[in-house]
Amino acid sequence: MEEKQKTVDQVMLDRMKEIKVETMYDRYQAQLPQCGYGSLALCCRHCNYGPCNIDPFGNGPKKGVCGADANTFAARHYLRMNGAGTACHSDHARAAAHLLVATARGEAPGYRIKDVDKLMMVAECFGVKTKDRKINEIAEEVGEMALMEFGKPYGTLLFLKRAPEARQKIWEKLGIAPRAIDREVTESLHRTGMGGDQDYRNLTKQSMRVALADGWGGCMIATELQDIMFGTPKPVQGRSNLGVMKKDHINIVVHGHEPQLAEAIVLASGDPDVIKATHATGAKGLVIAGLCCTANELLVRHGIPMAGHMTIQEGAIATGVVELMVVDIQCVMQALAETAKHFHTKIVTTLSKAKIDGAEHVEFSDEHALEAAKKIIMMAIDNYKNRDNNKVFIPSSAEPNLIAGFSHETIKYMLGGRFRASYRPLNDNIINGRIRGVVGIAGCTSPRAGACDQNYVNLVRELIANNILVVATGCAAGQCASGGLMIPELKDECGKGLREVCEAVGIPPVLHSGACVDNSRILIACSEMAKEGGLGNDISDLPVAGACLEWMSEKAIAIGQFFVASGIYIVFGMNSPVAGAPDMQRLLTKEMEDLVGARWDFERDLKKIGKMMMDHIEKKRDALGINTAKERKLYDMAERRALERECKPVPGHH
Ligand code: NFS
Ligand code: SF4
Repeated sequence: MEEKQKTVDQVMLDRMKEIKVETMYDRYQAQLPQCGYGSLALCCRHCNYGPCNIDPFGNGPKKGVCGADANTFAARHYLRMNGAGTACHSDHARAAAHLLVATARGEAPGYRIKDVDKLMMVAECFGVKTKDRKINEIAEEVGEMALMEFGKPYGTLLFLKRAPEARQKIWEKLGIAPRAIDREVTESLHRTGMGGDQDYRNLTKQSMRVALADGWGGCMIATELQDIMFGTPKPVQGRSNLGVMKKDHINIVVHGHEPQLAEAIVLASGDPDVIKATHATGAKGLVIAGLCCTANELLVRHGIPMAGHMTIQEGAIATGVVELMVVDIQCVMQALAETAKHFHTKIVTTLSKAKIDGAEHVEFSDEHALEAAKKIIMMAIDNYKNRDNNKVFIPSSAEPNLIAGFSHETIKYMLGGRFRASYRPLNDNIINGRIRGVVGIAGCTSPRAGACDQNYVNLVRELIANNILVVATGCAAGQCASGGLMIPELKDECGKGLREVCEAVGIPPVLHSGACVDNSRILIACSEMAKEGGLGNDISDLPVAGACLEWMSEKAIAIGQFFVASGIYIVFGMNSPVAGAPDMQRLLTKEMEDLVGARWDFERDLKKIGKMMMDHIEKKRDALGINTAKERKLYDMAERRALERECKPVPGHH
């Protein structure tokens, strides 16, 4: 019975304990108790007068050597997190822009322009002329314009104008409309140095600006340019969890974030030499499986199987069947090199900006991507003979037939039909109350949240039962995919209204929209809902909310902050990143609403978060006047009788 109720990940962790392979859960335990100053953001080491600490109980120092107080400590720390998160997504976006230019110039063999419609949309947005021009010329200029977004000396980001006008005005008024992406990141580092900006409110305005440079800059550039090159996601079948690996196949896991690596590996896996070499080993074939956001990118675009999300990356190796794990950057734990030593698995890094001691390195470039990809696959094939069959342990079969691939364009088509693609039907169903609202779940999984608790899965079940449509990205989406949620049959767990809509439109109630950068899709979906009409005129009017239950990465903070600064109420599970500074905490969780029409909440009890978001959604519905009195009122007996009289069929009319 035990085995059956355990999740696949839990079965694997138990196995790893048994065979004495260390995991992040062990290392997390070894770290406990974690530093109280650090946990509360009351530690500063921005200069060598420090490290300085502030005593949260007021018994010790209240200021650092320079006089900085708790709010400054926390606000600077918070701004550095936002800056770093923005840097991650945006440096990834820059790589996509370089690749687009190289592809357009014919200098990146293997890559091509796949979605011309999207290219035209972005060209229009960037003011690039399209009439009487070759696709490649347009693509080259779009790529170059995208590169300029990182360092242009004047003006604000071009994609900002995709937001509702009311939202743009708020950003302008507050002075938080982001300029060039690199400029916002650099300024964030500058202002948080010793003796720089020391007003927590002013620092936090920059947190909003740099985070907006992430959402409407880095993330959006990454999403749109990747769609141009690799295709805009459409509904696609896939499978997910460690069971996607096959015993009698050669297994390659692609881990990290930038899809250009994964796309090249997938392409090269079809090379005749590769196929020949695979068969020569006696293996039945080659499995390519994704991990973390690379997995999300591959799943939503091609239906390529997903091995899992963040917290099971070591577990993937412990299946004993992974010949090779190839990684690029972000969320790739150094521990993998150590885990691999217990098995025959090779770890291969590919970017000069991200190497791991103990891993092999095959440098990856736009110009020689296919060659590098082929070389890496051949390394895997060659390593198959070293597999030790005694160590093979694949905990289950994969979750079958999940449906992923819901870009905002797809959602629009599905709702409105190919020729009338529109958010009107969604807005109407929200207004008539069949759907109460929409929640986005995004971000990481964490050992802090308990070993393998299905927190996102549980949250989604609660939300859909209450007629809330869910959109998922990142590892939150990964957990839902592996947890068996992204299947059409899930509509049976929905409330009546949501179920009707899902059946009519043919969508599951949880829409997998991609990787973390693809949160930009949610920004656009919300903008279009606001512009469609009937639900106010700004994103902050919409009955929507977002949550990350198990945040880990600085990227998650930047995502949360760009959603809040765009007008969406966001709840993060576990601890606040500024908990030790009460004024700073109040700024994020209360006062921010006066500034941008939305705020943060932080909640340790993950079970409360669904209700918090639903209350918020009902509050927004009330404000919109779409919760009619009739629906909400409890009738007394007299009214009930009066109502019955009114509703009696008129004689003669049947
Ligand atoms: Ni997002 Fe993707 Fe996952 Fe968190 Fe890491 S993989 S970019 S940061 S852990 S969701
Ligand atoms: Fe201490 Fe101020 Fe230096 Fe931070 S910046 S380490 S608070 S002296």
